[in-house]
Amino acid sequence: MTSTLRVAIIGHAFMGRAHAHAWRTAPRFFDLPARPELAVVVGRSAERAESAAHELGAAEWSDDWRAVIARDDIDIVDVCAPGDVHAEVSIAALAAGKHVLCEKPLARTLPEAERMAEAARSAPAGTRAMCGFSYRRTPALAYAKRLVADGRLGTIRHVRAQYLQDWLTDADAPLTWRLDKEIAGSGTLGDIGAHIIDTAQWLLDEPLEAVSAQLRTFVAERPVLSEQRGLGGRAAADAERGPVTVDDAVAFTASFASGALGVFEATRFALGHRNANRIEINGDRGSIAFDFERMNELEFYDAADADGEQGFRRILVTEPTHPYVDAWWPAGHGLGYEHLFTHQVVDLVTAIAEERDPSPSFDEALSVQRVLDAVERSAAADAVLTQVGGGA
Ligand code: 4PW
Repeated sequence: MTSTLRVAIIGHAFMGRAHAHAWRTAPRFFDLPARPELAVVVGRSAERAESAAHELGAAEWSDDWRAVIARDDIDIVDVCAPGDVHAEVSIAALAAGKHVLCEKPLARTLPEAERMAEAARSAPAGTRAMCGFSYRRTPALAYAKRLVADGRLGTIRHVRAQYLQDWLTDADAPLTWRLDKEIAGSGTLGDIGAHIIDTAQWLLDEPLEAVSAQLRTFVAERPVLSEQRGLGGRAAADAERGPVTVDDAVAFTASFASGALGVFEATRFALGHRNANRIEINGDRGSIAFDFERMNELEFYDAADADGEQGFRRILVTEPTHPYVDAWWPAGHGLGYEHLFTHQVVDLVTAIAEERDPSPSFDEALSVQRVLDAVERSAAADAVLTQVGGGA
């Protein structure tokens, strides 16, 4: 008989909703070795957690995560709350022998991430920990991973990765928790820069070795938030302004041990780009290019194509042979953002049932955190910037 894995979700805003949908959908579309069941929604206020539980399809709710973690009938703790609770909840849950899925970036700082990775290593035998770098589960990127692993790109020379959003372009967009260093750890760097770092390291199957970075905060003060909505929210017309304590944008060059050269950029000020999570990789046998705003497509250039027929081809990654796609719709019908989280649940539940560590493990997430830390250190050391001479 298939065993059941009962899940407690900590947090019920944007990510909590995406994860709740995934926990409920995965067993309906995929043939899983164990059946996840969304059991409890946990929030800071019991009243809001109750209404979230009704809306998201959980039978129970709570405002006490410690009590939920102590329960024998909870198998997985899914940490979807902001960064300031990741470490405390994950470490306690792992010590209690619960499997943990924790949203990205793993932690606010490198020492915090190190403690979390250590907690995962020293958890009771068979306890699994995974970090929610969900974009890995985009079928087009998972297919790109296959192409790289099969050597279709040959020796990799360049990685060009960008994550472009524009929801902070308006200087009057309100202060949300994502702009508070105490809660988020860093700004654009950790929130979306972490995704492209993870994608690049995962696709190449090697960590970044060195970086040279710049960080910018374009708008130093913003109106205090009155109501959070999605990424942003609303502020009263006469709202006071408070300090933005994180970066708005980051740009860095990087090198991989193999000698590949990386250029990374992440911003929330790229007007016109709502969620352009992009990567291009050039090898000596082929190239791939991907943009999440066209998430069902992958561009592939194969240098083995006949003379006169060479060029990037657009692969519609919706065939049953493509990763994850077989469980969904007929070819050509396409998937969306929420499917990444469903695939994440599929991969985690499968790893737990097969008694192996899921990927990205906390150790893999720690390697992303090391890059975030190096980027911050590099940006703080002005020496990395060589002044351009000359001028009138
Ligand atoms: O993880 C990322 C977020 O924190 C997301 O995928 C997009 O950018 C949407 O919200 C932020």
